[in-house]
Formats: sequence, C-alpha cells, structure tokens
Amino acid sequence: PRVRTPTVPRPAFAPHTADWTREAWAGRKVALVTGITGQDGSYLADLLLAKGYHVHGIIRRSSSFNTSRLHHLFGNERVERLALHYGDLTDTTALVHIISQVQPSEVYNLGAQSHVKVSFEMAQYTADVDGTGTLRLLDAIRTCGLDQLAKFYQASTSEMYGQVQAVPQDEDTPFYPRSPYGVAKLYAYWITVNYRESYGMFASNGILFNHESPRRGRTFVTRKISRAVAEISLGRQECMYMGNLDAMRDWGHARDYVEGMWRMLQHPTASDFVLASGESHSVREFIEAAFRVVGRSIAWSGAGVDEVGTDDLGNVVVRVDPRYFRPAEVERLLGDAGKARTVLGWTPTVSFDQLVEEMVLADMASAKYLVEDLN
Ligand code: NDP
Ligand code: GDR
Repeated sequence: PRVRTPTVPRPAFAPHTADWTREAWAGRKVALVTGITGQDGSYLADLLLAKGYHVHGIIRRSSSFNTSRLHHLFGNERVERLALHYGDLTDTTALVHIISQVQPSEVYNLGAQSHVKVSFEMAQYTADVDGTGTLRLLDAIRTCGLDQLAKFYQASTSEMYGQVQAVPQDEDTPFYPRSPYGVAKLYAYWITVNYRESYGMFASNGILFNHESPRRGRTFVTRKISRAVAEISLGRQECMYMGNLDAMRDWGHARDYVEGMWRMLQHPTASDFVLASGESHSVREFIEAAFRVVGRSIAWSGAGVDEVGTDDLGNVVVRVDPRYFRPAEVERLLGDAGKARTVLGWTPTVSFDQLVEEMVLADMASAKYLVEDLN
C-alpha cells in the first residue's frame, strides 16, 4: 500500500482567522482518523469516502502489512481521496505535524490498544495510548489553532460501565470500569468532556457497546467463535477453547455504529451518546447461534471449568480454558440508545442472528478459499 502525502489543497486562509466559522470549516469535509487500520476505522473510511470526504488516516509502522482492512479501497477511484500518514498516539510531534498538514474539519479518535484482556498485561501502555493519547490528540488540535473549528469524536466504550450500576445503561449511568482498558478509556472520556467545557471545543463521546463484523480482530470473542465454527464445520479443527461463557454483551454490527459516529459530528452541538442494540446475549448463546448457521445444535453439560459443548454428531466442540478468564470481569452489558435514536435518528439495522450469520458465512468463505488454495 502506498503512503501518500495529502492531496487536499490547503485552505485559502489560516484557520484561526475570522474568515472561518465552524460551519464553513465543516464544509471542507476533510477527516482525520486514528486507528484507520482497525475494524471501525476501515468501515468509517468506507462511509466517509462514499460521502465525498478526503480521508487521512494515521497508521503505525509495522514490520508486516497492517493495512489489510483497507485493501479493498486500493484500485478504487475513491483511493485518490485517501491518504495514510505514519504516526502514533504516543508521539505528540507526529500528531501535531499531521494535523498541521491535514487541517481536518473532523477528527475521529479510534486508535487504541483495544483488547481488554491484553490491557491487564500491558496496563501502562494501554493507559498511555488510550488515555494520554487522547489528551495528546486534543492538545495537538489546539496547538494547530483548530480548537474552534475541527470537530472531535472520541471512541468511548461500554467497558466504562464495568460493574454495572443500573440496567440498561445510558448516558446517565455511573461508570465503574473493571480493567486497565476501561480505566484508561474513562480518562479519555472525561478529558474529552473537559476540553469541550473548558475550551468550547466540539468534542463528542460515542459510548459504544460491542460491535462486530467479518473485519473484527480474531482474538475478540465473536470472531474467535465464527472462525472456529467455520474450521470445525470443514473438519479442520476439533474443538474451541473458551473463557467465561456466561458473560453477556450487547452486540451490534460495526457498519451501523460508524454511521452513528458520523451522525454525532453532524449534530449542531457536541454531546455524548450511547450506541447499542438494546439486546444482550451470552457468549454461550453466540456459540449456539454460530453453530446453527452450519446446521448443528449444541448441548451443554458439566459446569464451570468442566463445562463442555457437544454437537449433534456427538463431538465435544467447546471446552472451557481458564487461560481466557480475566482478573476482573464485566458480566453483563445492555445499552439504551434512546438518546441517539431521538436526537440523531440513529437505529441499528442488523439483528443478532443476522450478525452471527454474516460472520460465520464470511469465515466459511475464506476458510474454503484457503482449502482450495492448499489443494
Ligand atoms: P481495533 O483493535 O480493530 O483497531 C484499533 C486501531 O488502533 C488499529 O488501527 C490500531 O493499529 C490502532 N492503534 C493501536 N495502537 C495505536 C497507537 N499507539 N497509536 C495509533 N494507533 C494505534 O479496534 P476497533 O476498530 O474495534 O475499535 C475502534 C475504537 O473503538 C477503539 O478505540 C476501541 O477501543 C473503541 N471501541 C470499540 C468497540 C468495539 O466493540 N469494537 C466498542 C467501544 C469502543 P494497528 O492496526 O497497527 O494495530
Ligand atoms: P470485550 O470483548 O472485552 O467486551 O471488549 P471480547 O470479545 O474480548 O470479550 C467479550 C466477552 O467474552 C468473554 N470471553 C472471551 N473473550 C475473548 N476475547 N476470548 C475468549 O476466548 C473468551 N471467552 C469468553 C470475555 O471474558 C468477555 O466477557 C470489546 C473490545 O472491542 C473493546 O475495545 C470495547 O471497548 C468493548 O468490546 C465494548
């Protein structure tokens, strides 16, 4: 993939002059996305390019390709409006340099060490990227004189509710994070609110509940399950090893959720919004639904670490492995997206069963392709 310098013409006026109002600046339609190589970043890039934006993404230097989720854009005429810049949320100088070059009208901060279990092993790094990284980005916008012009989206998370204080959770539910990731994201949430209140920045938090897709990272539970079901149904894997089967999550489709992010920045005033499906399912239910897609049903027996799932052919296809347990768990999440529905007109369009089916079928298709490749 090419990493290119920006193609967007510089604005005719310095941004801090009175010639630019926030509305006029928004008309530039130039977006800067951190985390563009991730699941959400790639769907957001699709959405913004389709809406005519110039999209600038920050990518990390890696010894191997980390742009596979953007590959479908290369060779597409829209790629002319996509530019990638090397940078990192730990590198203030790079952030200032990129923002001063790009002069964005919208900044989406999706970059993060986003794995909850990993955050227990890399707590300090997670705090630096997910917490302080958000502060660095907000300060870089101010340093470049764009604080009254650029709109800012922060990828906040339902993990901030952690040990939930009310069911369902909405914008007024108190937070009680249960992981270094959740704690770091809580800092990012509040520094976003603080910069909005202190400096009048247009800065909004999207408090997003879990959202998934065929582009989901392979170590998150839904994708781990959809891949394993595909492999098991093709006879290439016998069993999947899972952590807490009782955990309940409010799962939606990532494509719907990036639409919600965009809507938050089009609203006349900055605010904080929950995006959620309004349904909660256990990990066990996700596994059952995934096996249904390939025509198998699962019977459960045993309990705790000895619980197993057996398919209708009599094969043990699910076992519990305590290695995947977390030092502290978020047991049950269920979101209320009433505010986003009323204020932004946002509603999720993909049901739980449709999501599971899309993910399993996509993994079946790529697994079959690999089999054919090997033959
Ligand atoms: P992913 O893990 O798929 O993507 C994370 C992105 O952040 C990747 O592009 C990654 O780059 C980048 N990144 C990691 N570390 C750094 C760093 N130090 N500097 C700059 N970029 C970095 O996450 P999702 O797409 O699923 O989530 C997007 C955001 O939304 C994250 O902030 C996540 O915490 C948050 N969120 C996600 C939810 C979900 O259910 N998906 C729910 C609520 C919030 P690389 O590809 O090089 O690793
Ligand atoms: P989560 O997502 O922690 O909610 O964070 P994940 O898919 O990792 O876990 C969901 C639940 O499933 C349980 N679980 C397992 N999880 C994983 N990864 N692997 C397993 O084998 C397994 N077995 C059971 C977990 O214990 C947990 O309860 C995601 C991330 O995208 C965050 O960045 C985001 O902020 C939140 O969603 C909302």
